[in-house]
Amino acid sequence: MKRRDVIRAGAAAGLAAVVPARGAFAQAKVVWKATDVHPLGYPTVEAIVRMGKKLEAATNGRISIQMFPSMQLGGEKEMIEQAQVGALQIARISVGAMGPVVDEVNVFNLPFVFRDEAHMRKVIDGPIGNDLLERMTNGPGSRLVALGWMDAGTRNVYAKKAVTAPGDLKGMKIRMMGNPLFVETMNAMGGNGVAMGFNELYSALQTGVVDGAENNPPTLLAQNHYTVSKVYSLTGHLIIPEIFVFSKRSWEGLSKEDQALVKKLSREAQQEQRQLWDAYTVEAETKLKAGGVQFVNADKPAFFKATQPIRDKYGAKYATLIKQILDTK
Ligand code: GTR
Repeated sequence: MKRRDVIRAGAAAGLAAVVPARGAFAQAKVVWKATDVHPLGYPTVEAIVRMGKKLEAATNGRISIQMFPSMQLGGEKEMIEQAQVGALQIARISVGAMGPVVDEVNVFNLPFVFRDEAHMRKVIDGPIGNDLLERMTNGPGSRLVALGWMDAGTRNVYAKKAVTAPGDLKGMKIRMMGNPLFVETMNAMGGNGVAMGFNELYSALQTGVVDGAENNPPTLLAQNHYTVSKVYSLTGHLIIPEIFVFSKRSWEGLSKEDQALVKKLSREAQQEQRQLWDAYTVEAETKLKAGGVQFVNADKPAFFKATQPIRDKYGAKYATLIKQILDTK
């Protein structure tokens, strides 16, 4: 068998975690596949790339991480599925995409559940954050090991025109992440929510299949959506953290020492990403403005009020958890 065929056969057998590398001690080396929807240099991607370098140094080159950025392995739904079967090892995804997998994390996907980004950070850094990582790891059907959180700022609506109050969204098709909760949130905000994979969004904006979308400033810049949608209205309806996960199937094949090393480096990656995030957010806002994007204030209390039915509907079964979040000062 040629090397390529060996890899293919391994992947087919669900053994893709261990990709033989070239060299005298080839059989001992492994290359883990990591993936992200964002390009190289984006804070989430950079944090995992740095983690890979540390891992390689700590294991004398025995383990390394190969990053597949920019949706090379598909959208987030596909990433989760590939991680679940062990076809890739590390996926960095939004909690938005995890909602359909582990229902409880949908609490973080509720509109206006966090007062601001500082509040969200307190929550993920504390016992609630730890508990949810644990549930994402041990919850039925998860088949993932949740390694840590990452920041993703605040999501605001962008389109060709300003959206300052719910009435402005009337008749507008706004792309939302693939989770019914988000579509209903947009409908409650006054627009028509359209569930769509992130990988389809740029062309959908370009061709007018949707009139707009919603996301944080770094995404608006890094995905070039700002070249089509020039008005960024500060609706602030969602503050959703991201997570990075490891394939449980691959994880179970690791030694206890390697697992401990990955956990340690994950904690460092989480901290590092936050610094990268803050710096990149400032840079993104400056570049967006320089690129002709207009930042517009919106009537947040009106959007808060309009989305109350969503918090009522989806939050009812997690009332205790929501209270703990609100009580986090
Ligand atoms: C971004 C996030 C991505 C993806 C995207 C989306 O903020 O970093 O992981 O979830 O939003 O809207 O699909």
